[in-house]
Amino acid sequence: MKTPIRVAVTGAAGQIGYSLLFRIASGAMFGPDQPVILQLIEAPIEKALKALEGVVMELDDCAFPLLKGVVQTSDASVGFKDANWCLLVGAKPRGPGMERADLLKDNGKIFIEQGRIIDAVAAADARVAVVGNPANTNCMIAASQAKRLPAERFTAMVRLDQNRAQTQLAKKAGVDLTEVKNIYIYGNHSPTMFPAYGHATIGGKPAAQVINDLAWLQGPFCETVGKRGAAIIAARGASSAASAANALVDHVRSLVTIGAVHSVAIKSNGAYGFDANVWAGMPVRTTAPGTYEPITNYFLDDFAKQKIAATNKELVDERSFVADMIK
Ligand code: NAX
Repeated sequence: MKTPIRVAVTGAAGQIGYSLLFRIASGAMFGPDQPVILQLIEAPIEKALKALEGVVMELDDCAFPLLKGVVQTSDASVGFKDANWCLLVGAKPRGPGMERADLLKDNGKIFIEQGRIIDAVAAADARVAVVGNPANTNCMIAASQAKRLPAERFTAMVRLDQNRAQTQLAKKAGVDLTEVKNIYIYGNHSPTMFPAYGHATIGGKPAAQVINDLAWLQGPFCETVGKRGAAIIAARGASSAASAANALVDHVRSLVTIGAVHSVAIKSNGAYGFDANVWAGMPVRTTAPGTYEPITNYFLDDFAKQKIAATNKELVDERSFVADMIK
Protein backbone atom coordinates (compact mmCIF):
# COMPACT_ATOMS: atom_id res chain seq x y z
CA MET A 1 0.00 0.00 0.00
CA LYS A 2 1.41 3.43 -0.99
CA THR A 3 1.76 6.19 1.61
CA PRO A 4 -1.33 8.43 1.46
CA ILE A 5 -1.01 11.81 -0.26
CA ARG A 6 -2.27 14.74 1.81
CA VAL A 7 -4.53 16.96 -0.29
CA ALA A 8 -5.61 20.30 1.18
CA VAL A 9 -8.66 21.91 -0.41
CA THR A 10 -9.91 25.43 0.39
CA GLY A 11 -13.53 26.37 -0.23
CA ALA A 12 -14.31 22.72 0.47
CA ALA A 13 -18.00 23.32 1.21
CA GLY A 14 -18.55 25.39 -1.92
CA GLN A 15 -20.04 24.39 -5.27
CA ILE A 16 -16.79 23.21 -6.84
CA GLY A 17 -15.78 21.48 -3.62
CA TYR A 18 -18.96 19.46 -3.69
CA SER A 19 -18.06 18.03 -7.10
CA LEU A 20 -14.34 17.82 -6.48
CA LEU A 21 -13.86 16.01 -3.17
CA PHE A 22 -15.65 12.84 -4.25
CA ARG A 23 -13.54 12.63 -7.41
CA ILE A 24 -10.31 12.96 -5.41
CA ALA A 25 -11.44 10.38 -2.85
CA SER A 26 -12.47 7.94 -5.60
CA GLY A 27 -8.97 7.96 -7.12
CA ALA A 28 -9.71 10.04 -10.23
CA MET A 29 -7.02 12.61 -9.43
CA PHE A 30 -4.07 10.51 -8.24
CA GLY A 31 -4.91 7.08 -9.57
CA PRO A 32 -6.74 3.96 -8.40
CA ASP A 33 -3.90 2.73 -6.14
CA GLN A 34 -3.02 6.01 -4.41
CA PRO A 35 -4.60 6.56 -0.97
CA VAL A 36 -5.42 10.13 0.02
CA ILE A 37 -6.06 12.15 3.17
CA LEU A 38 -8.32 15.15 2.57
CA GLN A 39 -7.59 18.31 4.57
CA LEU A 40 -10.63 20.50 4.10
CA ILE A 41 -10.44 24.21 4.81
CA GLU A 42 -13.41 26.54 4.98
CA ALA A 43 -13.86 30.18 5.88
CA PRO A 44 -14.60 30.74 9.58
CA ILE A 45 -18.30 31.27 8.87
CA GLU A 46 -20.83 29.19 10.79
CA LYS A 47 -22.92 28.34 7.73
CA ALA A 48 -19.87 27.22 5.71
CA LEU A 49 -18.48 25.10 8.54
CA LYS A 50 -21.87 23.47 9.10
CA ALA A 51 -22.13 22.71 5.37
CA LEU A 52 -18.63 21.22 5.51
CA GLU A 53 -19.78 18.88 8.29
CA GLY A 54 -22.47 17.60 5.94
CA VAL A 55 -20.01 17.11 3.10
CA VAL A 56 -17.72 15.11 5.38
CA MET A 57 -20.70 12.93 6.44
CA GLU A 58 -21.33 12.23 2.76
CA LEU A 59 -17.66 11.38 2.18
CA ASP A 60 -17.96 8.90 5.07
CA ASP A 61 -21.10 7.47 3.51
CA CYS A 62 -19.32 6.78 0.23
CA ALA A 63 -16.95 4.31 1.97
CA PHE A 64 -14.15 5.15 -0.46
CA PRO A 65 -11.39 2.55 0.03
CA LEU A 66 -8.69 5.11 -0.88
CA LEU A 67 -9.81 7.75 1.62
CA LYS A 68 -7.59 7.29 4.67
CA GLY A 69 -8.59 10.37 6.67
CA VAL A 70 -10.41 13.69 6.60
CA VAL A 71 -9.43 16.87 8.44
CA GLN A 72 -11.99 19.69 8.59
CA THR A 73 -10.89 23.10 9.78
CA SER A 74 -11.12 26.86 9.38
CA ASP A 75 -7.49 27.19 10.48
CA ALA A 76 -5.26 27.27 7.41
CA SER A 77 -2.17 26.30 9.41
CA VAL A 78 -3.93 23.06 10.39
CA GLY A 79 -5.39 22.49 6.92
CA PHE A 80 -2.14 22.97 4.99
CA LYS A 81 0.03 21.08 7.50
CA ASP A 82 2.24 18.59 5.62
CA ALA A 83 0.02 18.87 2.52
CA ASN A 84 1.53 17.48 -0.68
CA TRP A 85 -1.04 19.22 -2.84
CA CYS A 86 -2.79 22.48 -1.93
CA LEU A 87 -5.87 23.11 -4.08
CA LEU A 88 -6.91 26.74 -3.60
CA VAL A 89 -10.55 26.81 -4.68
CA GLY A 90 -12.09 29.16 -2.09
CA ALA A 91 -12.19 32.85 -2.93
CA LYS A 92 -14.38 35.84 -2.34
CA PRO A 93 -16.93 36.24 -5.15
CA ARG A 94 -17.42 39.57 -6.89
CA GLY A 95 -20.32 41.34 -5.21
CA PRO A 96 -22.86 43.65 -6.91
CA GLY A 97 -21.24 46.91 -8.00
CA MET A 98 -17.80 45.73 -6.85
CA GLU A 99 -14.87 47.02 -8.89
CA ARG A 100 -12.36 44.51 -10.26
CA ALA A 101 -9.58 46.28 -8.34
CA ASP A 102 -11.49 45.77 -5.05
CA LEU A 103 -12.06 42.10 -5.85
CA LEU A 104 -8.35 41.69 -6.53
CA LYS A 105 -7.43 43.39 -3.28
CA ASP A 106 -9.92 41.41 -1.16
CA ASN A 107 -8.78 38.14 -2.65
CA GLY A 108 -5.18 39.31 -2.44
CA LYS A 109 -5.45 39.33 1.34
CA ILE A 110 -6.67 35.71 1.34
CA PHE A 111 -3.97 34.50 -1.04
CA ILE A 112 -1.14 36.37 0.72
CA GLU A 113 -2.10 34.65 3.96
CA GLN A 114 -2.52 31.23 2.33
CA GLY A 115 0.77 31.53 0.39
CA ARG A 116 2.60 32.42 3.59
CA ILE A 117 1.08 29.54 5.57
CA ILE A 118 1.63 26.97 2.81
CA ASP A 119 5.27 28.00 2.60
CA ALA A 120 5.59 27.60 6.37
CA VAL A 121 3.75 24.31 7.02
CA ALA A 122 3.12 22.30 3.83
CA ALA A 123 5.23 19.27 2.86
CA ALA A 124 8.68 19.79 1.32
CA ASP A 125 7.33 18.54 -2.04
CA ALA A 126 4.15 20.69 -1.87
CA ARG A 127 2.45 21.73 -5.10
CA VAL A 128 -0.19 24.44 -5.30
CA ALA A 129 -3.02 24.74 -7.84
CA VAL A 130 -5.19 27.87 -7.79
CA VAL A 131 -8.79 27.88 -9.05
CA GLY A 132 -10.32 30.77 -7.07
CA ASN A 133 -10.67 33.82 -9.29
CA PRO A 134 -8.92 35.87 -10.51
CA ALA A 135 -6.92 32.64 -10.58
CA ASN A 136 -3.74 33.76 -12.37
CA THR A 137 -3.19 36.81 -10.20
CA ASN A 138 -4.22 35.03 -6.99
CA CYS A 139 -1.58 32.42 -7.84
CA MET A 140 1.05 35.12 -8.39
CA ILE A 141 0.11 36.65 -5.02
CA ALA A 142 0.35 33.33 -3.15
CA ALA A 143 3.70 32.56 -4.81
CA SER A 144 5.02 35.99 -3.84
CA GLN A 145 4.91 34.89 -0.20
CA ALA A 146 6.96 31.74 -0.69
CA LYS A 147 10.58 31.68 0.40
CA ARG A 148 10.98 27.91 0.72
CA LEU A 149 8.86 26.63 -2.17
CA PRO A 150 10.00 27.62 -5.68
CA ALA A 151 7.64 29.65 -7.88
CA GLU A 152 7.22 26.75 -10.36
CA ARG A 153 5.30 24.87 -7.66
CA PHE A 154 2.48 27.44 -7.94
CA THR A 155 0.16 26.89 -10.91
CA ALA A 156 -3.26 28.30 -11.80
CA MET A 157 -5.96 26.47 -13.71
CA VAL A 158 -6.78 27.20 -17.35
CA ARG A 159 -7.69 23.58 -18.06
CA LEU A 160 -11.43 24.28 -18.08
CA ASP A 161 -10.83 26.65 -21.00
CA GLN A 162 -8.75 23.99 -22.78
CA ASN A 163 -11.49 21.39 -22.31
CA ARG A 164 -14.13 23.84 -23.53
CA ALA A 165 -12.05 24.66 -26.63
CA GLN A 166 -11.49 20.99 -27.44
CA THR A 167 -15.21 20.27 -27.40
CA GLN A 168 -16.08 23.33 -29.51
CA LEU A 169 -13.57 22.30 -32.20
CA ALA A 170 -14.90 18.72 -32.21
CA LYS A 171 -18.51 19.89 -32.55
CA LYS A 172 -17.66 22.26 -35.39
CA ALA A 173 -15.73 19.56 -37.26
CA GLY A 174 -18.37 16.92 -36.48
CA VAL A 175 -15.81 14.49 -35.05
CA ASP A 176 -15.38 12.63 -31.80
CA LEU A 177 -13.57 14.91 -29.37
CA THR A 178 -10.69 12.47 -28.95
CA GLU A 179 -9.74 13.37 -32.55
CA VAL A 180 -8.93 16.92 -31.39
CA LYS A 181 -5.42 17.32 -30.01
CA ASN A 182 -2.89 20.05 -29.14
CA ILE A 183 -5.35 22.78 -28.26
CA TYR A 184 -3.78 25.01 -25.61
CA ILE A 185 -4.79 28.15 -23.75
CA TYR A 186 -2.60 31.22 -23.52
CA GLY A 187 -2.91 33.99 -20.96
CA ASN A 188 -5.47 34.83 -18.31
CA HIS A 189 -8.41 32.69 -17.13
CA SER A 190 -10.82 35.38 -18.31
CA PRO A 191 -12.57 36.26 -21.56
CA THR A 192 -9.25 37.65 -22.89
CA MET A 193 -7.53 34.26 -22.94
CA PHE A 194 -6.55 32.84 -26.31
CA PRO A 195 -7.41 29.27 -27.36
CA ALA A 196 -4.59 28.74 -29.87
CA TYR A 197 -6.31 26.85 -32.68
CA GLY A 198 -3.12 27.30 -34.77
CA HIS A 199 -1.35 24.28 -33.23
CA ALA A 200 -4.49 22.17 -32.85
CA THR A 201 -4.97 19.07 -34.95
CA ILE A 202 -8.10 17.13 -35.84
CA GLY A 203 -7.54 13.54 -36.89
CA GLY A 204 -3.83 14.38 -37.25
CA LYS A 205 -4.40 17.30 -39.70
CA PRO A 206 -4.20 21.02 -38.84
CA ALA A 207 -7.52 22.03 -37.25
CA ALA A 208 -7.67 25.24 -39.31
CA GLN A 209 -7.42 23.15 -42.51
CA VAL A 210 -10.12 20.68 -41.40
CA ILE A 211 -12.51 23.39 -40.24
CA ASN A 212 -11.62 25.67 -43.15
CA ASP A 213 -13.37 28.70 -41.66
CA LEU A 214 -10.88 31.22 -40.31
CA ALA A 215 -13.60 33.76 -39.56
CA TRP A 216 -15.28 31.23 -37.23
CA LEU A 217 -11.99 30.31 -35.54
CA GLN A 218 -11.01 33.93 -34.95
CA GLY A 219 -14.54 35.07 -34.04
CA PRO A 220 -17.24 32.80 -32.60
CA PHE A 221 -14.79 30.08 -31.49
CA CYS A 222 -12.63 32.41 -29.37
CA GLU A 223 -15.71 34.21 -28.11
CA THR A 224 -17.61 31.06 -27.14
CA VAL A 225 -14.66 29.67 -25.20
CA GLY A 226 -13.88 33.04 -23.58
CA LYS A 227 -17.45 33.72 -22.52
CA ARG A 228 -18.51 30.18 -21.67
CA GLY A 229 -18.48 30.88 -17.93
CA ALA A 230 -20.96 33.73 -18.38
CA ALA A 231 -23.16 31.58 -20.66
CA ILE A 232 -23.32 28.90 -17.96
CA ILE A 233 -24.27 31.45 -15.30
CA ALA A 234 -27.00 32.78 -17.60
CA ALA A 235 -28.41 29.28 -18.20
CA ARG A 236 -27.91 27.64 -14.82
CA GLY A 237 -28.20 30.60 -12.49
CA ALA A 238 -24.89 29.54 -10.93
CA SER A 239 -21.30 29.40 -12.13
CA SER A 240 -19.72 26.27 -13.60
CA ALA A 241 -18.92 23.85 -10.82
CA ALA A 242 -18.85 20.20 -11.96
CA SER A 243 -16.89 21.08 -15.10
CA ALA A 244 -14.50 23.23 -13.04
CA ALA A 245 -13.95 20.37 -10.58
CA ASN A 246 -13.42 18.00 -13.50
CA ALA A 247 -10.89 20.41 -15.01
CA LEU A 248 -8.98 20.52 -11.72
CA VAL A 249 -8.87 16.72 -11.70
CA ASP A 250 -7.44 16.91 -15.25
CA HIS A 251 -5.01 19.72 -14.29
CA VAL A 252 -3.48 17.74 -11.42
CA ARG A 253 -3.70 14.36 -13.18
CA SER A 254 -1.77 15.77 -16.15
CA LEU A 255 0.78 17.35 -13.81
CA VAL A 256 1.53 13.94 -12.29
CA THR A 257 1.56 12.07 -15.62
CA ILE A 258 5.01 12.07 -17.25
CA GLY A 259 4.88 13.18 -20.88
CA ALA A 260 1.46 14.87 -20.66
CA VAL A 261 1.28 18.14 -22.63
CA HIS A 262 -1.42 20.46 -21.33
CA SER A 263 -2.31 24.08 -20.56
CA VAL A 264 -1.29 25.49 -17.20
CA ALA A 265 -0.90 29.06 -15.97
CA ILE A 266 2.69 29.35 -14.75
CA LYS A 267 5.18 32.06 -13.90
CA SER A 268 6.19 33.69 -17.16
CA ASN A 269 9.84 34.02 -18.05
CA GLY A 270 9.03 36.18 -21.05
CA ALA A 271 8.08 33.38 -23.46
CA TYR A 272 5.45 34.25 -26.11
CA GLY A 273 5.78 37.94 -25.18
CA PHE A 274 4.22 37.60 -21.71
CA ASP A 275 5.63 39.98 -19.14
CA ALA A 276 8.12 38.28 -16.86
CA ASN A 277 6.53 37.39 -13.52
CA VAL A 278 2.87 37.36 -14.50
CA TRP A 279 1.20 33.95 -14.28
CA ALA A 280 0.17 33.13 -17.86
CA GLY A 281 -1.48 30.10 -19.42
CA MET A 282 0.69 28.23 -21.91
CA PRO A 283 1.46 24.63 -22.88
CA VAL A 284 3.73 22.66 -20.56
CA ARG A 285 5.11 19.13 -20.67
CA THR A 286 5.18 17.09 -17.46
CA THR A 287 8.71 15.77 -16.95
CA ALA A 288 8.31 14.06 -13.55
CA PRO A 289 5.35 13.83 -11.17
CA GLY A 290 4.55 17.44 -10.19
CA THR A 291 7.33 18.85 -12.38
CA TYR A 292 6.97 20.35 -15.84
CA GLU A 293 8.78 22.37 -18.48
CA PRO A 294 7.10 25.15 -20.42
CA ILE A 295 6.88 24.56 -24.17
CA THR A 296 8.06 27.84 -25.62
CA ASN A 297 8.64 27.15 -29.30
CA TYR A 298 5.15 26.93 -30.77
CA PHE A 299 4.60 29.19 -33.76
CA LEU A 300 2.14 32.03 -33.27
CA ASP A 301 0.86 34.10 -36.21
CA ASP A 302 0.05 37.82 -36.08
CA PHE A 303 -3.54 37.19 -34.94
CA ALA A 304 -2.32 35.02 -32.07
CA LYS A 305 0.32 37.58 -31.10
CA GLN A 306 -2.32 40.31 -31.01
CA LYS A 307 -4.60 38.19 -28.79
CA ILE A 308 -1.71 37.33 -26.48
CA ALA A 309 -0.73 41.00 -26.19
CA ALA A 310 -4.30 41.78 -25.04
CA THR A 311 -4.45 39.03 -22.43
CA ASN A 312 -0.93 39.94 -21.26
CA LYS A 313 -2.05 43.55 -20.80
CA GLU A 314 -4.90 42.40 -18.58
CA LEU A 315 -2.50 40.33 -16.45
CA VAL A 316 -0.12 43.28 -16.12
CA ASP A 317 -3.03 45.54 -15.12
CA GLU A 318 -4.20 43.03 -12.51
CA ARG A 319 -0.68 42.88 -11.11
CA SER A 320 -0.57 46.68 -10.89
CA PHE A 321 -3.75 46.69 -8.75
CA VAL A 322 -2.05 44.50 -6.13
CA ALA A 323 1.53 45.74 -6.56
CA ASP A 324 1.61 47.31 -3.10
CA MET A 325 0.51 44.00 -1.52
CA ILE A 326 3.21 41.77 -3.02
CA LYS A 327 6.27 43.90 -2.33
P1 NAX B 1 -18.61 28.96 -3.88
O1 NAX B 1 -18.93 30.37 -3.48
O2 NAX B 1 -19.71 27.98 -4.06
O3 NAX B 1 -17.59 28.34 -2.82
C1 NAX B 1 -16.47 29.02 -2.38
C2 NAX B 1 -16.21 28.54 -0.97
O4 NAX B 1 -14.97 29.13 -0.56
C3 NAX B 1 -17.28 28.98 0.04
O5 NAX B 1 -17.76 27.85 0.72
C4 NAX B 1 -16.52 29.93 0.96
O6 NAX B 1 -16.98 29.86 2.30
C5 NAX B 1 -15.10 29.42 0.81
N1 NAX B 1 -14.06 30.39 1.19
C6 NAX B 1 -14.06 31.73 1.01
N2 NAX B 1 -12.95 32.27 1.53
C7 NAX B 1 -12.23 31.24 2.04
C8 NAX B 1 -10.98 31.16 2.71
N3 NAX B 1 -10.27 32.25 2.99
N4 NAX B 1 -10.54 29.93 3.08
C9 NAX B 1 -11.25 28.83 2.84
N5 NAX B 1 -12.46 28.84 2.21
C10 NAX B 1 -12.93 30.04 1.82
O7 NAX B 1 -17.73 29.11 -5.19
P2 NAX B 1 -17.37 27.99 -6.28
O8 NAX B 1 -18.43 27.96 -7.32
O9 NAX B 1 -17.01 26.73 -5.59
O10 NAX B 1 -16.09 28.66 -6.97
C11 NAX B 1 -14.89 28.83 -6.26
C12 NAX B 1 -13.95 29.74 -7.04
O11 NAX B 1 -13.62 29.15 -8.28
C13 NAX B 1 -14.53 31.12 -7.37
O12 NAX B 1 -13.55 32.10 -7.13
C14 NAX B 1 -14.82 31.00 -8.86
O13 NAX B 1 -14.81 32.27 -9.48
C15 NAX B 1 -13.68 30.14 -9.29
N6 NAX B 1 -13.79 29.49 -10.60
C16 NAX B 1 -12.64 29.32 -11.30
C17 NAX B 1 -12.62 28.64 -12.50
C18 NAX B 1 -11.35 28.44 -13.25
O14 NAX B 1 -11.40 27.86 -14.35
N7 NAX B 1 -10.16 28.87 -12.77
C19 NAX B 1 -13.88 28.12 -13.11
C20 NAX B 1 -14.98 27.95 -12.15
C21 NAX B 1 -15.08 29.01 -11.07
O15 NAX B 1 -15.78 30.10 -11.59
